[in-house]
Amino acid sequence: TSFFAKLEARVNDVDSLLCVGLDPHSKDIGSDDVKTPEDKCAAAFTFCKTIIDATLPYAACYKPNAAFFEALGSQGETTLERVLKEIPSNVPILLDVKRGDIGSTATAYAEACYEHLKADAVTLSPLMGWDSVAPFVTESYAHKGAFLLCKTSNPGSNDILALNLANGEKLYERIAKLAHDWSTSSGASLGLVVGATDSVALANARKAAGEKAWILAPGVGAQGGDLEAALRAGMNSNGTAMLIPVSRGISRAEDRAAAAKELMVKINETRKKLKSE
Ligand code: OMP
Repeated sequence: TSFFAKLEARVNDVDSLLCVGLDPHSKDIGSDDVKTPEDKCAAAFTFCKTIIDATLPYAACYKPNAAFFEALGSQGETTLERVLKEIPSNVPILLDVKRGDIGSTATAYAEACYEHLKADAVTLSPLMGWDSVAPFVTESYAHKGAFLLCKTSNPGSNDILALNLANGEKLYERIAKLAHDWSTSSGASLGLVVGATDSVALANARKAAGEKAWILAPGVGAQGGDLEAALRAGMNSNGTAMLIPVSRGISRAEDRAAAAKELMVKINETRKKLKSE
């Protein structure tokens, strides 16, 4: 099965568009108090495991960000591998690595993500073009998926991604169209990352990428994105094809299960409301 078939099956199973982030920030794992790398890794594992246990009924998928594991040093990779083994096989794993490099190097990155870490999909920067993306989503990895950074959630996303091209379209719109064209020509499973902090960009990216494209929209919670406005702008006409990733908004809640459930319910209520409008 392709990545999007696996994702859609899980989305339907749990009736959820919530993607739970696994981001063990140093602050979360008490690294001021814990001394040894072993202690830090043990704390990061426990942090992630307790999030998975609390949120499994509400999670369409999980998104660990590799940065927080790399920050743990040589045992960080092993810790991430152990965390990913805690996720049941029917729940997709979207590994947030934001890679982008020449084809031969991209092939090695793809091996790292899929052979060792067993990710189902990754995040990529598409700015180096199709040959930097293809190794993650074609040939032996044709069943895997990738979300291309299109209009990111951070303030600096306006510095480059929102620039106007000579033909008047925005760079992020061009990326959204390319994702559509590359998927069509290669059969690859490509989605887009468009921040929930910019609903105008979400609407434009949806228009450019078409109805089928899945959009990952980070920025709800700690970054202040408006969940309802983002869903209105970014979902397709069937009220789906959008994943809402939340990391700190769940991991730092007093009751993580309740926070995840509340997000899932709010997303579904908005989907219903939009359908009936
Ligand atoms: P919270 O703000 O804590 O929910 O975390 C957001 C997560 O989404 C982090 O892991 C970010 O690296 C990631 N992210 C963004 O915040 N903005 C983007 O534009 C893209 C991503 C991403 O690719 O997931």
